[in-house]
Amino acid sequence: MANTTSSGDGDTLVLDEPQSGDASPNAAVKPANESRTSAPAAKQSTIYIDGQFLPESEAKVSVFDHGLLYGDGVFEGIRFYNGRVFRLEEHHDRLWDSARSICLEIPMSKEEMTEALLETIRQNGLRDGYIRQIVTRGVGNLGLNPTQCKRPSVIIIAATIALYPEEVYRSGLTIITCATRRAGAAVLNPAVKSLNYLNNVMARIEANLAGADEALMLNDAGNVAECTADNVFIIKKGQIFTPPISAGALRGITRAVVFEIAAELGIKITETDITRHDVFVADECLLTGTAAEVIPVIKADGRVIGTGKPGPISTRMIARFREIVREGGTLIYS
Ligand code: PXG
Repeated sequence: MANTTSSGDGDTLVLDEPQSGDASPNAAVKPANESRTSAPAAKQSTIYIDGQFLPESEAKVSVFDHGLLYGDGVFEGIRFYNGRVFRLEEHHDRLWDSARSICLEIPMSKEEMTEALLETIRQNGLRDGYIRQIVTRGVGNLGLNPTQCKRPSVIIIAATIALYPEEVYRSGLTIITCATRRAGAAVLNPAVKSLNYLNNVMARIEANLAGADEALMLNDAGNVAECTADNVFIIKKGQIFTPPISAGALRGITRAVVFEIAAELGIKITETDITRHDVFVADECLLTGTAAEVIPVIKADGRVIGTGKPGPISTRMIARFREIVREGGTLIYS
């Protein structure tokens, strides 16, 4: 979903530039690595790695780390707004669940991880941004057996985040259905947020090749699972529908916020199997994710959704989401 590039303020997570649609040509989205090549003297960000805070040029993992060799590890992407980390406990619960599922013991407590994460943000002097938290299996040998890996590595990267241009939240995204299916639970359980994201990356490549902003991923049964890094919602006759976790949707933290907002607004929300047809004939469609937040979709596989403009429920959902992210959260600077 995102590239990182170094800027004068440290690393900036750059959301993919919308490929189509009405995105502003002045989008605040820079090509990846633009300033990494053009501004070598730019201030480096400080990265947490295994108990140390290091400048990014020194923050390195071994080529024998199984996170690199096999995608063996877990991660979370977390946002912070206005000096507060959004839904940190939920992200940590999911990180610990992912780790437990793959028999990876995170070598610190949730309290210690929280302190390391907050300190990483402080060391980078940020109030608004994005955290990438990674736990790798650690250094092993060239065999895939993880018993060789004695110590998992913990990495925390803090970055500023360049949103999709505001215009896109008003004009909406264009998506395609990709041929790459979301791996089923019997292959690679999509509930595990592992470092093995090739399934999603292949889908993302299909979106890029098709000139679309995102790819809709179906499960083995041909029902909608999710997009490459976002959950999917459709709205029909005033009600909201989203695929259940069993369809291959990640138990998204932003997804849960949409459920809360729907309850608050008195809008019925149902987890149910959704087909491409349901998306085509929906009145409105939304994607949710930590990086993209809550963003409308206005076209799927060439079919205009609803009026072709973000509808009233999407607009209310986005507005309320923006209030909620600033309301609570774990204080970074007390
Ligand atoms: N589905 C998948 C497969 C994801 O990886 C979501 C849905 C949305 O979940 P949250 O909890 O963020 O509402 C994700 C999110 C990024 C990025 O752009 C985010 C994710 C994966 C890869 C990149 O930071 N995860």
